[in-house]
Amino acid sequence: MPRPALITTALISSLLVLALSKYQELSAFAQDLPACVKSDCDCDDFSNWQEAKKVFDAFPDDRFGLDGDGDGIPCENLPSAPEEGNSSSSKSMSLTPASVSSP
Ligand SMILES: [Ca+2]
Repeated sequence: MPRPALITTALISSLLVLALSKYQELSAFAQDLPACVKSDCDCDDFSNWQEAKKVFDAFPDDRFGLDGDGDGIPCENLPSAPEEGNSSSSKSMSLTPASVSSP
């Protein structure tokens, strides 16, 4: 039967490994992304749209709420944001009130 001290040591070392891998994951993010990802990013934190897109792609859950209208394009008001294409305008055209069924 193992001594409690051994169990504690094993537990601590496995926790350390977990913490270390999490830290490496985070520092990998930090290398390439703006500093605001460590706290909270707003569209105002980015100097251009590419930067916003990079953060948006890195966090698919959109934890910073960069894409408020949910069309998959973050921070449309930033410089060099993509123009709304033909596809998005035709999509909104097809969304007629008749297609929404209510009980
Ligand atoms: Ca959007």
